[in-house]
Amino acid sequence: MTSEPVILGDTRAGVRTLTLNRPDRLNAANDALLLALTEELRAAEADPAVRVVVVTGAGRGFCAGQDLGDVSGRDMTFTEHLNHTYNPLIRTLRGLGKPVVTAVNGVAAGAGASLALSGDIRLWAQSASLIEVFSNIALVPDSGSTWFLPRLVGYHRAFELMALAERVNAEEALRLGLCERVYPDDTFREEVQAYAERLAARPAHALKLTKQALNAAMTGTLDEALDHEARLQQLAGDHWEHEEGVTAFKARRAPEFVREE
Ligand code: LHQ
Repeated sequence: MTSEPVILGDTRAGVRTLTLNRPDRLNAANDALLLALTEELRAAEADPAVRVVVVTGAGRGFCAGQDLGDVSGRDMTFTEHLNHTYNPLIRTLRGLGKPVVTAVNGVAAGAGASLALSGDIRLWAQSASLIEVFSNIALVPDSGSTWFLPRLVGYHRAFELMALAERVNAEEALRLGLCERVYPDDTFREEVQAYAERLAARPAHALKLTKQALNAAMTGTLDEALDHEARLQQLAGDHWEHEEGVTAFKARRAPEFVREE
């Protein structure tokens, strides 16, 4: 008997969609899922046909965090477990040279909330929600939540969300800046694909450098950011995408950034 893959992959129009596929458990994560997702992200990075990656969940949940019934990882300490599974995943995702969209179709809890927040673009379905659920089981937020959340909502709101483990709905998530867009449930997957295709038509090399600049600027000084921008601007300006953008502007036509290289 063959079991269902824990990650489903599908590429359409330059968009690689990776779907967490343990819907009976709201896509709670076991080691197999975390390692497979990390591998899939690395493969997407290497595949020239992929310009944008979407991470989403099958069924009614996005990801309920660590599968509390799964025994994988129990032979490791918590620290070893995080360093073996969750941390490489979040590092790979944030470091990817292509835009990553987290398409939050349903509840995102615990490490699943961290995953939801980790995308470059976060698109939510109307019925999606986020819970920093860790304190319910007397754990510390992990997988990047302590880094992402205070940068989005400030220290105090982040602490409150973590301490009380209150559920944030889509309307509040939009207000708090936890997502960029909210779409109706019944058209969510089509809207995500359409949005991702818009991103895929943008200049891939310039966006890769933009991600680098923004990620460095999140932890650096203004002086460092100015120096970094100046270095990266040279790389962008020397690329054919820049020439195409300027030529298209002058010719009053849309730029064509998708090209066989
Ligand atoms: C689940 C889970 C789940 C297993 C729902 N596991 N089955 C931790 C430890 C070690 C190292 C690394 O890092 C971490 C990080 C973490 O992520 S800690 C946080 C772990 N996650 C949680 O504590 C969340 C537990 N789940 C919930 O609080 C609720 O299920 C939420 C709020 C996510 C959703 O609530 P509902 O919409 O009411 O759904 P439900 O509770 O009825 O769940 C549906 C099914 O999914 C149910 O199974 P059943 O057989 O009864 O239908 C749940 O048992 C199962 N499920 N989360 N994490």
